[in-house]
Amino acid sequence: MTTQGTVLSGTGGVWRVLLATGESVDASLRGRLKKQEEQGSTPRVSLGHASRAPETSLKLAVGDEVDVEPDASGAAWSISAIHPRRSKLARRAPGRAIGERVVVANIDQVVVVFAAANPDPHPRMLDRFLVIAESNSLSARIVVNKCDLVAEAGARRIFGDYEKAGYPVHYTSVVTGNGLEELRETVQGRVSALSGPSGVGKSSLMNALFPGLNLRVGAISESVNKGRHTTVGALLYPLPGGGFVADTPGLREVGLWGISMREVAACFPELLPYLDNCRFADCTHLVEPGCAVREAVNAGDVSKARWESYAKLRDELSSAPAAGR
Ligand SMILES: Nc1nc2c(ncn2[C@@H]2O[C@H](COP(=O)(O)OP(=O)(O)O)[C@@H](O)[C@H]2O)c(=O)[nH]1
Ligand SMILES: [Mg+2]
Ligand SMILES: [Zn+2]
Repeated sequence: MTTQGTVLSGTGGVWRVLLATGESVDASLRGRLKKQEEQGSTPRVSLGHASRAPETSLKLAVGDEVDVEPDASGAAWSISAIHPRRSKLARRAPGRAIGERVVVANIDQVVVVFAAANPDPHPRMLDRFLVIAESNSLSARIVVNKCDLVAEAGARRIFGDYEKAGYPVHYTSVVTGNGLEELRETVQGRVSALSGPSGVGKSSLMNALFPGLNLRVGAISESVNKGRHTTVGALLYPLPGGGFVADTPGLREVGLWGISMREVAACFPELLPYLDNCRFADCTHLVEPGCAVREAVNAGDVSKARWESYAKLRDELSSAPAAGR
C-alpha cells in the first residue's frame, strides 16, 4: 500500500517522512531511485501520468513529496517515487548547471531574519540571502526581530531600502509580541525556508508564533548537523495548523556559483526598471558612461548601499571559477 509523505530530514541514507496520516516513519530510498541518485543522473520522475515536468534532478531533498511503502512486515519503509518539485532552494556547483544540491524542495518563500540589535544587522549579508532567493526564483520576506531593543524608527531607517525595493519587512519582538500576528499569517499554511544569522531569534520567533513547536532557543543552529555522517543541511518542521518551516543552517555559505554576471543585477529587484536603459547593452553598471543604474543611484532613486552590494557580489563572481559572461 502506497502512502504519500513529506521528507522532514535525512541522516546517513535514512529519511524521516511525515505521512499524510500525521505519523512519521524512517524510510530508505528504493533501490532503483538510489542507483539514480548515486549516479547523479537526472531521470524524469515518473508518476504514471504523462508528465510535462522538466527533467528533475532526482537527488532527494528535505521538503520533497514522496510515495512510501511499507515492506511485508510493515516495519521497514521505502521511498518508491519522488514527486516533481514546485520549487527549490539549491546551491549550484562551480561551473556547471548540473550537480547542484537542493537544500530544500517545494518551498513557497524565504524568510530572512535579522535582529534590530544584538547582533547588529548586517545588510550586506542580508543582500546575499536575498540574491540566493531571487536566483532560485523564490519570493523573500524580511523579519527585523528584537525591535524592543531599539527605537523602531531607527530599525525602519536601516531596512527602508528593502521596503523600497519591494520586499515585505516585518518589525517584530518576541518580548513585546509586536508584529507577531501579521508574521504568523504569512507563514501559516505555507512552506518557508527560515534563514538568518544565529542569535537573531529565529527559534524564539517560531515558538512564539506556534506554541508547541518547541525549538531550542539559544542553541547554535549551525551545529545541528555536525557529527552526523551526511551533509543534509535542512530540517523541516511541520507547523500546527498546516505548513512547514525549514531551518536551513549554512545557507549563508551557499556560494553564488552559477549565477551569471548579468543575472546578478536582476537579483536586485529595484534595479530591474533601469537595466535596459543603459547606453551599452553589456553595461556592468559599475563604471560606464550613460549607465541608467548609476544615474538612478546618484539621483537617490536607488539605494547606494544596495548598489554597492551589487558591485561587491559581482566582484566576487568575477573571481569565481564559474566566471565569464
Ligand atoms: N530582546 C529580545 N531578545 C530576543 C528576542 N527574540 C529572541 N531573543 C533572545 O535572543 C537569543 C537567541 O534566540 P534564538 O531564538 O535562539 O535565536 P536563533 O539562533 O536565531 O534561533 C535568546 O537569548 C532569545 O531569548 C526579541 O524579540 N527580543
Ligand atoms: Mg535557533
Ligand atoms: Zn548600466
